[in-house]
Amino acid sequence: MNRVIRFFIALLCSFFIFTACSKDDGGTEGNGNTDNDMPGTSVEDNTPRWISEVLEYCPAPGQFINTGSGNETAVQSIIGKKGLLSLGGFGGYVIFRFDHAVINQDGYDFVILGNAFGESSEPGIVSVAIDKNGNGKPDDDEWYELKGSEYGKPSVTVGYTVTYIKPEDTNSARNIEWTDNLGNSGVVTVNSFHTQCYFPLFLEGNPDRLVFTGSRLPDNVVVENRMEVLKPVGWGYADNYSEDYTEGDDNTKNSNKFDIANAVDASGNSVSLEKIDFVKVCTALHWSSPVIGEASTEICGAISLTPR
Ligand SMILES: [Ca+2]
Ligand SMILES: [Ca+2]
Ligand SMILES: [Ca+2]
Repeated sequence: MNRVIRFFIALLCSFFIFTACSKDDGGTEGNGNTDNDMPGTSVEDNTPRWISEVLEYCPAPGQFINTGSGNETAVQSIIGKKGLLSLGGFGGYVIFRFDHAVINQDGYDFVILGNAFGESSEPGIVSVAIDKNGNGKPDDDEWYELKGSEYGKPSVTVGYTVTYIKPEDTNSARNIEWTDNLGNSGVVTVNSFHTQCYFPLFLEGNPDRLVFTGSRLPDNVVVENRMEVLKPVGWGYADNYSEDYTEGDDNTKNSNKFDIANAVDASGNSVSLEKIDFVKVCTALHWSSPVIGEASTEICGAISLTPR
């Protein structure tokens, strides 16, 4: 969504949130600063344990890519603190870790901050990995998806592959052509607010095309009052204005909350994990418009809820 529209809508939302919080100054429920409903786990720890390292950042094309919200500087912004990193369109991803294994305790185990609000949910699918072979990195056979509310529904396209083509002109904003494994083709549309190349130009080897495979969530866009609105999608996704989003303290509110107990293997079987070493977030929508641009998951940091 374009930055200007986002800013004004965010401003409006801030006003309403502030108004709502003011009503709760007496300490009644609903202001995000009282006991949360999840048993066992607090999202109100005052000593946040932020991301310690980003192992990989491979965005798909998008309006914030090659800007300060979608480049190496943006990667640094989410280490140890709140920042902003856009993953671009479908398939774009980031892999990060904390300086400790995240324990699967009762209830939530970590949170991922986003920039979602009432009119903008851009859900990303979250996976976790255990470093079984102890080589300090996540290998392909060490990943488990954390199932969200849409997992297993027929509306989700599993094994969806999109190939993006780098445009010849990389000095200005050009529509980015794509094809998928279902025989479709289209473009990631540019809008008037972003004039740089949308195809990532900082990746190792400077590839001419990018191929991503993953699960695609169905489009969540509706038009309300002549505005394109990206509606919230259940629970269990990053950058999604779900019911848990505003829970938490100054650090953990405006985040989606995740429970390692939702891990599933590639066959969809539940897996019992005592702890995890790596987290991956991947844009799960494949949609763009010339008005608000592509749907792209953003993450603004992550906090482990493992007690010190
Ligand atoms: Ca848990
Ligand atoms: Ca490993
Ligand atoms: Ca977003």
